[in-house]
Amino acid sequence: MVNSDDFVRAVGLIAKSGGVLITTHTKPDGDACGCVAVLCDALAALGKKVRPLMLSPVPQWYEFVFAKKAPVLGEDVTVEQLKKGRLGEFDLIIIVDADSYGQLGDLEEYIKQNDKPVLVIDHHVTSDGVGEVRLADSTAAATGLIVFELAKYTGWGITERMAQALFVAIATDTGWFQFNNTNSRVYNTCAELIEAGAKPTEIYDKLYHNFSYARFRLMLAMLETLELHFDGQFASQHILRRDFERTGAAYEDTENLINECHRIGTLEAWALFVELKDGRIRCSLRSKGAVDVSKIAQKFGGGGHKVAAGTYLPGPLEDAKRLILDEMARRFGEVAGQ
Ligand SMILES: [Mn+2]
Repeated sequence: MVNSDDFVRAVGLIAKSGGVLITTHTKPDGDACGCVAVLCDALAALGKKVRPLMLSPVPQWYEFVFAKKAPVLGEDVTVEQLKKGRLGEFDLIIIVDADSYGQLGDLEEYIKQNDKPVLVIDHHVTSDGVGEVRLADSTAAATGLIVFELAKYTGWGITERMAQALFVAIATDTGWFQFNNTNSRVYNTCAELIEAGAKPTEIYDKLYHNFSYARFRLMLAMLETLELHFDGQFASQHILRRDFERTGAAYEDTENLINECHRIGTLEAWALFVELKDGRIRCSLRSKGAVDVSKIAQKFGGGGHKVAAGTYLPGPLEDAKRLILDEMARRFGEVAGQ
């Protein structure tokens, strides 16, 4: 749990701010989008001038959590324009669901170059100490839980829109209540959110029954590449640049596709390698818990949680796969030796 001194300091920062920039990590997920949307609504209701800023495009299936489309850095506004006040003047920056510069893309430079206070609200284990005030709780299944506790602590009213967005944050970071981070805190909070107007069935349809045909074809292409290793305990799969071209799918369409193979009962860990436009390979890793994949990601400069982590590797694909496979062999060896 977040200690109450940190809540006091966070509320103090918010109270004396007039203009607030609210942002999150690149490749925003449901937790990131939900928390940005909720903080925008809550702080706007307090009379603050609030501006969300996304660091890469929002997947189409999360757009509904925002009251209106949030500007994207590099598409709608550049760092230079941001410095010149294109989005307004800010005296506070809030970063949700991220606490390391490596996750902030081009905003890293902006944050390092100005002296505005930064409030970080996050549940990741890895931290670069980006913010002077941190609401950090690595036991929280989602940053949405911490934002909800902040809302309760400060007495912000939870509107129906905010309840929907927080439900999205928590439901997506728990894999719709399937991951082993799903505990009573998750269910109790979601019960309160339903009381406040969240509609789980409607949200489920918007999130999971909403594939474009291009995205579905991308998933089929990925499934064709599935390979099993270590007696079926580890699965590797990939998506190449030509798969995006062939299917017409976008990079953000890869979200969650990694978990399709989890239906195979023997799996303990699984990986998805995605070839980026610049030739690097984005490697996402998942585990049932016996193998700590954050340690593997950290070894290559990435980060995350024990059961969900990621990193970037140099291409080509075969080299990236070899690095992860070797490391995975070592980890499986350790697990077997325990
Ligand atoms: Mn999260």
